Amino acid sequence: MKHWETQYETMSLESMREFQSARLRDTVQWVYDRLPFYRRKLDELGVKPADIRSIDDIRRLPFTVKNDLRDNYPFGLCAVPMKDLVRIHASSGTTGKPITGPYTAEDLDQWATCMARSLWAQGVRPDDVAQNAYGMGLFTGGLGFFHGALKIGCCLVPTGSGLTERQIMLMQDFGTTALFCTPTYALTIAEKAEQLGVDLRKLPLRLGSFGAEPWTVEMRKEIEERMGIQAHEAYGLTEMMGPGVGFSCEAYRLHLNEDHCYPEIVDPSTLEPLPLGEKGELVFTALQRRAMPLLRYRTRDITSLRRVECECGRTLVVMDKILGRSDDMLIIGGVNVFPSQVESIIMEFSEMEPLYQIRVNKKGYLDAMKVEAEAKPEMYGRGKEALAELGQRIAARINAVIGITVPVEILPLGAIARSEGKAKRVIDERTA
Ligand code: DLL
Repeated sequence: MKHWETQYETMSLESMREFQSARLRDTVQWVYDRLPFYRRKLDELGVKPADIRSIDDIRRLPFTVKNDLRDNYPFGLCAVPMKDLVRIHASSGTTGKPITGPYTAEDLDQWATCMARSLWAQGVRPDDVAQNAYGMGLFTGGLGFFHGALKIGCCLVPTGSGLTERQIMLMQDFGTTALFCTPTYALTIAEKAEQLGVDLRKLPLRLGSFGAEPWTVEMRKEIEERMGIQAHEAYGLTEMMGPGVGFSCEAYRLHLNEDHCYPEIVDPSTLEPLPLGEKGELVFTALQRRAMPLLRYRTRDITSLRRVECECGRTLVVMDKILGRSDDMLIIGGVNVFPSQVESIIMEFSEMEPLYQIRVNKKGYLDAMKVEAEAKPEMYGRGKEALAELGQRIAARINAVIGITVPVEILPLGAIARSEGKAKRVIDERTA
């Protein structure tokens, strides 16, 4: 069996649009009847559920933003009574109250199916031993992968994140073949294994499903090389269900489960929808959820969509790698910069580890940034001057590619915090 759900994964564009249209009509009616929040918004726009006929009418619907979720915390956007909920996840959020992710039994089953589709596409099979090192708990990563693995019927080892030495020991003892965690935690595991003298490439480990944070193609190759695996990608967000929104296939293309989460790309300043291929803010409408089906939710993730004839046979729309979140975008000397662009450049240098952070502060009225990174352990024996010269070469390359002048400092070995989950790339020292 090549796909988990061939019917949906390989649907013709026309059938998919019909399916999406029917689901959109149903969802709009569902929230209109149950949520004063959406009824008010739709009434204000003069839109009745009956006006929504095809998926193209989505443009008539209001947007939903993170603050709407905060203002309606914890269950103001939940369309079913508490007794119908079987699970509540939450995203940590940087400030204040978390974002809640409630599920009915039906929602949970759909989530499990979306995750099974993803893991199946990436080669997970019933005979795999899968080590799940995503955070277990309110974070959707741990349990999302758990549900997908359970559907497929592989053997799951729910380690959760952290205790890296033990992760490596279990990998050896249990014969782990698949690893689920964030890409930066995968690198932390790879580094620790190297320090312990364990060659991960000689273990049965053969694939990974990594996500929950931006990472570049260069980073993927580095992980593949150091672990001797295929490094696949998972994309998702608590507000839509968690992981399972998008997944990379055998051709490393990230397909979106567009029969569940309908994607649009909009211009973040005008909110006008943008055509395929153009970069903008990713917006999702839940088409099948019951507990919290959000309409036109602005993710703040910056990317573009494509229709591709993919060799995996899936017709599901393809999403380019997430460049970053609009919140993480820095404006340096008038140029928009995302940490992932800096990552790509650092990774061009074979002398460097994929370990870096960006320190932002103010120079007068302007933002200034500094890149701090670590070099490969063997570089530290070559003296201070060699390291300074390496920093200068990276700075020159950043200048040539991104067009900004920023200092690059090579920090001492071990100075950058090792990630066990989502890495913190930007250290903001700006005072308001
Ligand atoms: O990170 C869900 C998830 C868990 C996805 C495990 C994949 C694997 P949140 O904590 O709500 O949910 O964070 C969602 O993380 O809007 C993106 O900014 C970022 N993100 C998630 N996956 C990717 C990815 C989970 N593959 C936010 N590439 C999203 C880039 C990602 N960014």
